[in-house]
Amino acid sequence: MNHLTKSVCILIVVALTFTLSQSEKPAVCSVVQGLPGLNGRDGRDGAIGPKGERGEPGTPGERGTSGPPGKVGPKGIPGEKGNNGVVGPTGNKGEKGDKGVGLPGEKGQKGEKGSPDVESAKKTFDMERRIISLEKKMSWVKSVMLLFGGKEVGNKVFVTNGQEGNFYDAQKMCREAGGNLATPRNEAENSALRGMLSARGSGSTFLGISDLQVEGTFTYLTGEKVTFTNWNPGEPNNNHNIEDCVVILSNGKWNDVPCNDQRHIICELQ
Ligand SMILES: [Ca+2]
Ligand SMILES: [Ca+2]
Repeated sequence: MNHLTKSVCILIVVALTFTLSQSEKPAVCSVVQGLPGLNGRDGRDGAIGPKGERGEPGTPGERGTSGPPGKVGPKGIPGEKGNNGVVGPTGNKGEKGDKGVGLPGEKGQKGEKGSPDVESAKKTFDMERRIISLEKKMSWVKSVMLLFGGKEVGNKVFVTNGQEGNFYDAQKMCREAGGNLATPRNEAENSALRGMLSARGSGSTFLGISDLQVEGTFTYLTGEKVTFTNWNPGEPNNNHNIEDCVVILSNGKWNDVPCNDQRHIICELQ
């Protein structure tokens, strides 16, 4: 008899005993062989086993692609003011403006004594430097002229290129050279011209003097009446009534001659 059968029988006996005690009649418990019971339920899960050992770290995965750009951050705090920049180059001079029209203002108060104008001082310095440069060049040019037969007297230099021409040719050539026809205004200048002609042996040169405007009245090319003369005896004689220009001879004396004569050309520079 299996365990379940025994339990059922015990329950039956207990029930009968209770019944008999109520009826006071004897009870009989007969044991009947039953059919085999059904299979019991599966047992409960076992207890959780011990924690296993930690495995080896896996290999790192490949680097993913870059994500989209983030949102623009908030505006930063303004930085400190920077130092002044280097002064830029001077701009081009602007065009001259139209002349304005306005009423004269009241006379202002007398100002205080000003400090030297730096810009003005710079211009003056530049000008002085240019003047010094020009003086050096002039000195060099003068040296060359004197080397080639020129004569310096006072603030003048008499020069010649050895060419000949009439009064008008000579006047044009000297002006183109930045000077004038030789015009002695004192004995020293007259002597210098005489020395140049003597060095050539003979000849004469036109002076910047004529009576082309008024016969008998000799003037400089500027129109001023002559203040110094050194006429040869008997001159000026306006020979044949055609002598309106003046030459200086190799002896230093002057003679009036036709303006179309061909003479040496000597110019003066100053
Ligand atoms: Ca004359
Ligand atoms: Ca004459």
